[in-house]
Amino acid sequence: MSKFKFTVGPWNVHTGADSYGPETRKAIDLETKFARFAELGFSAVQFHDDDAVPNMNNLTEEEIKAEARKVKAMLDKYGLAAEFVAPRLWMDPHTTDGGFTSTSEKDREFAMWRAYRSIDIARELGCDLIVLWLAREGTLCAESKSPVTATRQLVEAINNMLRYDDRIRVCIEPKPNEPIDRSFCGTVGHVMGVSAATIDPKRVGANLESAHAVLAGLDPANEIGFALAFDKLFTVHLNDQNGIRYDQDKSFGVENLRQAFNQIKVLWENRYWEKGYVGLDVKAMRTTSDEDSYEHLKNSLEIFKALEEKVARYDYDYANKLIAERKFEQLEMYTLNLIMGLK
Ligand code: XUL
Ligand code: MN
Repeated sequence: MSKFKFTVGPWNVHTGADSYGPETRKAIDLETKFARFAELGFSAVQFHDDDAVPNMNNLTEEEIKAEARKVKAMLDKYGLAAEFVAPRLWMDPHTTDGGFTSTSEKDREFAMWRAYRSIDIARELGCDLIVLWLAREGTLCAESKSPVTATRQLVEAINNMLRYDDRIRVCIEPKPNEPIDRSFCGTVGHVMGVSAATIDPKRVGANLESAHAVLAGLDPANEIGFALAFDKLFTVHLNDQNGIRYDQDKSFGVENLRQAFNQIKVLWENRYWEKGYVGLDVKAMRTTSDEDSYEHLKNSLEIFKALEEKVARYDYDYANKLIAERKFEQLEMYTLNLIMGLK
């Protein structure tokens, strides 16, 4: 039995289309996904604003809330909660050059409109968390924006969200690049700086994604630990990534088991299960068939739980003795033996 509760987004079961080729699997409707998520043992669902309310640009504020209430009823039917809502600012023609940091005032206003509507949707879904993946908040042409102005614009956008609703919490999911060339807020360290500059730092934290940390050349477990040290880890997106290349969203643990083990170890040591959900932001391979559309989710859960069982058995007395004697060769071998199933 895992101590943690798991969550997933509808985008994690997808058609396999990428920048270089079309769909390889049939689209699956939201309710079918909810039913399978519940069956697989997930407790909650993560949403983009338009996952919950498609076509929202063309609806009134009241119509958006009414659509969100229908999704809430569907979640209730399967015993699922909603974890967060994230404004999807990167797909829209209004936000080609970013939202909160766009050089166009009209686009910045549109981004705030989507952020406020995301808060409305979150309220209807019964959750208090907004995630900002700042996909295009950066530059394609380095000279096109001032990093000073843009960083202040980002802080002000978050302040506006905090003022709009005094219970909502906002968390930034940092990523150093892709689809943008240079991001303004690329790591958990940046997120802590932005959080501290807002009007209510307690309500502004981080969503650490393993793959994004690897893309920044950083260790995901250390990034998780850094946010935990400030009580600012609001959620996580666990997955895996083969080095510094395009964002892969591989199943958790499939590239680097030791790194995966250490992410669970730091979450475990800090009783993260009392603070937040374990989100799995994983994607199926393009070659995966329709009938295997959920296999990567099953695999990620299975790997997480198997490694959690090893973390639970970690012999801290023995490890601490080795640490005191500075016998790190032995400590490393003990850990690896445990991961390899030899202990
Ligand atoms: C992008 C990414 C997104 C966010 C949600 O790299 O991870 O899926 O997690 O918008
Ligand atoms: Mn993510």
